[in-house]
Amino acid sequence: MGVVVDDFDPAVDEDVQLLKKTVYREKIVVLKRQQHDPASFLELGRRLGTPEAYYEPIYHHPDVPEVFVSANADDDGRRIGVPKTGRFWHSDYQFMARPFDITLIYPRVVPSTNRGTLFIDLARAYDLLSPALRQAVAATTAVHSVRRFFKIRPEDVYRPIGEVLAEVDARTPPVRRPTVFTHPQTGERVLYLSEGFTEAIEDADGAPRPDLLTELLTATGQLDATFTHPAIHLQTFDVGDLLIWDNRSLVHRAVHSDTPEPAVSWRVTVHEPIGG
Ligand code: 7UC
Ligand code: FE
Repeated sequence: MGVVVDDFDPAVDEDVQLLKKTVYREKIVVLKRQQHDPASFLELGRRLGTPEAYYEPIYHHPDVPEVFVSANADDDGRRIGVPKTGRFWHSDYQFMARPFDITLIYPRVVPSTNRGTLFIDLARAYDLLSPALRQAVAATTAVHSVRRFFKIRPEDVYRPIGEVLAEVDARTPPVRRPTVFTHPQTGERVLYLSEGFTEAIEDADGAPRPDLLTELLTATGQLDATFTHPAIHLQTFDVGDLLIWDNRSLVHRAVHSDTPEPAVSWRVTVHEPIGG
């Protein structure tokens, strides 16, 4: 899975059009030797879709709020972004009414070990389901929420945890959508669930099916604590690489170093036009 592009030029329109097609065909594209500041990185995102700033401002880049910053290091004593984001299987904004279509990641500081992001293709996972599981999942609904991974903000210190959770539930109530959907760009059937954000699967009568959720997460490789399941792809990167992926057919999981080495990456997430 994935393709590496050596000579992408963001100033060339044909390159950008080809890039968009390639993202949906190959699912992951790595652009080598990219040079961007936050504004030009956002501009590249704008040419692939409509960027949306993350709903929680603590992640925003101070100059360009649409740029989401994952950083474990302080910048001259100033805290920018949030450490250790996305260290669980998920799809970006899966817990929102409109998940992002495309994610762009531009690593700025890469540690010497544990570099990369893990991916699983959920269209492939659907194809590989046994006929029995495919039938079992057909009329079900998946319930997604950020509840387990909402990050405590600096201003939440000393707040009662119940109050914080009630606020999370009110602002980002659980989202229900069919467990399997047809990808609007590729036409593939996708088993859209993740270990991090999918709280439940419900059958046609609304009854929870925890057994089925566990079975599906196991089948797709998302419960493999060794990360050796054949469906798991490790995408490595260096500074200068810019990663772009199809966020509606892949789940991903950040790899974070347990060493104190600094790690910083910028992210832009975009929507396709509604109905597109
Ligand atoms: O801090 C994080 O891991 C962010 C996560 C809860 N959401 C990323 C997203 O875009 O869905
Ligand atoms: Fe993510």
